[in-house]
Amino acid sequence: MAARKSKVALGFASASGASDAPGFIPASDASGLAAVPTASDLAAVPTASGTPASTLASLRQPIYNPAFECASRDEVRARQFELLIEQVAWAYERVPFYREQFDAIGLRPADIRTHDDVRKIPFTTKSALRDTYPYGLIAVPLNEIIRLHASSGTTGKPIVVGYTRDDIEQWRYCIMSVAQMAGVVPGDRAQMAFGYGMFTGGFGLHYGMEGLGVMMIPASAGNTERHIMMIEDYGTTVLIATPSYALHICEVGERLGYDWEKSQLRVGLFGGEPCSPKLKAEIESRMHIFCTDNYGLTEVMGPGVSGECLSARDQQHIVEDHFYWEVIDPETLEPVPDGCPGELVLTPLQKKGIPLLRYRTRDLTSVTTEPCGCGRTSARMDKVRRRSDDMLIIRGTNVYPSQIEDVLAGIAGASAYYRLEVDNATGLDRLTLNLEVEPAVFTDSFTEMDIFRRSVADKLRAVLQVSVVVRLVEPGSIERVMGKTKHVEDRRE
Ligand code: DLL
Repeated sequence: MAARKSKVALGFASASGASDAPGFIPASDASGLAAVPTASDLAAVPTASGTPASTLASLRQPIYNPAFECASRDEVRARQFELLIEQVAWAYERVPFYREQFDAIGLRPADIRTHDDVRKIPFTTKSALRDTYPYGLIAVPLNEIIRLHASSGTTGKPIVVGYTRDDIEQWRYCIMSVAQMAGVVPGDRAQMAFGYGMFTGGFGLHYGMEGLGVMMIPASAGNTERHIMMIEDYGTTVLIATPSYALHICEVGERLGYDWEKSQLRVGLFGGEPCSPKLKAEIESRMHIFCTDNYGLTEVMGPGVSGECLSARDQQHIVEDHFYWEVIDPETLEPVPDGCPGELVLTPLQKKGIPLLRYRTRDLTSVTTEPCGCGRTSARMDKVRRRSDDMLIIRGTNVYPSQIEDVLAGIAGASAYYRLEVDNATGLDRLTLNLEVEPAVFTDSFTEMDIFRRSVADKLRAVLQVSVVVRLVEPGSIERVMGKTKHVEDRRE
């Protein structure tokens, strides 16, 4: 039975009347869905994994911009197309990189007349941003850029993006939309555990949440014990973090004897890295919160591209008035049918500072346009668990870290913490898994540990078709990070 928290109701009445944010659907709305929940309804949502979808779906969520988020698919596609046409012209007229690309293939913005024509536009890849570092793709005079963010590339120069005043406003809108998908409502108290810096997570989410009328607690990354104190003292209801850092906060709290069930935390607004079902289940059952995922990337904006609603768990609604999405086969570059897996390609529709066209995210997902129980009609993408560029080729076999996570999820006693090492010191590729075991199964008995180790290795081999050297490590020994967890170290020469 899922655990229920009994939490103090937040200081606002019902979502239907308490906010002047556009788009709260009145409870009397006759669309056949249940009434908009009050704060105490939301507080009573069972939070542990395994919550029946019907329970969640019965709660009507406030929707930030129902005129668009609940429009018919035809209306959505038509509006997207209008915006796309403007964006193509903007990029062509303002950015030499795009003008040259179009001219080289004899393409004019006016040639894009239908959704199918969009495929004529060349893709943009990360190298376009790298090659024009730092300002080469900026489409406005530099004095109209009021903010810079950057993503820390593992090698070389970072990717730098600039935002106009209007881009920042649009970003706020996107965050407000995804926050409401996650059941965040005005009057919530949200604690930021992303750093405030060049990374888009901190500032991006901060301003959007403030725009929604949420009390922002800008704790920033790090100082985990202080986070726990603030959650308790300030009555934090929403935690914003990477899921791996959230689990770390949870563990530190447990070590300090903190009773998470008594906290007022209700929602985890997590993102920035893949969240495996196991990680999500751990956090939900141990922190007694409702984990939601939101997705985004620096190049196209930052967080705010898509967010998880309370109905379609493990899928995220794309903010479609801001992002034109396509899913392509990363090998053939042809579109895949609706609902089939492929690489997500995004075109920001309103961002004027850097108007990227058909940006190849490298993130693998699938997108469906089936109606959702939350009332939104916007397309939903599956959780991103893999990137086309994080595939490891081990002795000719393709291996994704997410496959390993899925195997570990089915092994009682295997924790969510692991690290993969790849080397070829002996001439052949060798994949080593350092796996932290749960305290409950960690013992001094060599024999017992070895039996467990071998069973993990056998299960991995059966699924991956490559042998994996498994090393069991003590609970707590794999480094905890405050930002994104790096699971793989590839030391091959
Ligand atoms: O991580 C933006 C962000 C910040 C999103 C905070 C959500 C919350 P980058 O640092 O540029 O931007 O990294 C983008 O991270 O292409 C994905 O591979 C991965 N990623 C981001 N969010 C998710 C997610 C931010 N929810 C890259 N699930 C993306 C899986 C994610 N992967």
